[in-house]
Amino acid sequence: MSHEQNCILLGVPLDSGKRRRGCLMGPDAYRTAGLERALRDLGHTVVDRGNVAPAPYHAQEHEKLHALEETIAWTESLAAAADAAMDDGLPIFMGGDHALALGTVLGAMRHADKAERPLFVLWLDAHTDFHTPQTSDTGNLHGTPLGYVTGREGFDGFPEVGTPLPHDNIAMIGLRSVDALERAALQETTVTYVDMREIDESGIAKPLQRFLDKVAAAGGMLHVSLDVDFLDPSVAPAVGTTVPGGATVREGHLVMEMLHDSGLMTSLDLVELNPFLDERGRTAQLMVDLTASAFGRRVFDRPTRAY
Ligand code: 4U7
Ligand code: MN
Ligand code: MN
Ligand code: MN
Repeated sequence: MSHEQNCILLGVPLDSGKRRRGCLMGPDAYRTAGLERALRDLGHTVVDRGNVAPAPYHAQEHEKLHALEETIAWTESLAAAADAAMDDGLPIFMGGDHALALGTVLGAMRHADKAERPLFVLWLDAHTDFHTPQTSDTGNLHGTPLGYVTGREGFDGFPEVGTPLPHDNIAMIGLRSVDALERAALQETTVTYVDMREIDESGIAKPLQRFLDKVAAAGGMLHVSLDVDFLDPSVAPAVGTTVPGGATVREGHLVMEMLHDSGLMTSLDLVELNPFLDERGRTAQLMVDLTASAFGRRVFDRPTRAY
């Protein structure tokens, strides 16, 4: 087994990033699908630290924004949990919707800052999640984490970001649903964004490898955020925001296998799984299998030598 990891499972039953309920059941679906066992079978040490809870909060009604105070409360507790868990190993956040990344990326930023290493973020998603609370049409905060951590304006009441995550340190792969205001803002930045057309034409490996080489050259830490809707809904139906034309099962595995080979990943979000929408657990199982690939599961130990 190449590089054994100290995996720390943290359940995040956060369901406040959007109106449709169900992601709160995500952590238990991952447990039921055998995430801990799959990682242990690959030779890693695994501890399930149970579920994280939000800091205390007082819910208020807002015209547009959904569950603002609750999401801020989760951001505070998750940033602390992520920072602390990274002292002990590689945290895997079993979500929960993508609003959890407001906290997990912030925590990874704090940790990397103290370690004096740059943090990089790989965002595997149909969406760019680059909104601010003001640019969002839906008012759903699961569409905002990358806006927040890059220091966009308008996150009043959220923890201070401090030094924003540099645009150069972000790659988004799998894109096929980008709102006009996100696109306009993003095109002003140096964020690497790879849409499905580029993946169709050139494959998913090249842009990913380019990004991983950049992370390695910088001696960086790498936070990976895997949104279920990165995958095509025909293979991963258990998500509220289905967008047709997503990554195939093999494209998903290839990304995860390359992440394993790189040895660069230092934290991982598994987000947006809504078990209420699943079909006999197949999406939860696929997410577990993809995670296993990221931790070294492979068909053969070495490549074929000759044909
Ligand atoms: B996810 C959306 F309008 N952009 O802001 C929005 F299309 O975490 C979707 O990637 C956000 O699933 C999707 O509500 C958030 C919408
Ligand atoms: Mn830390
Ligand atoms: Mn997302
Ligand atoms: Mn998404």
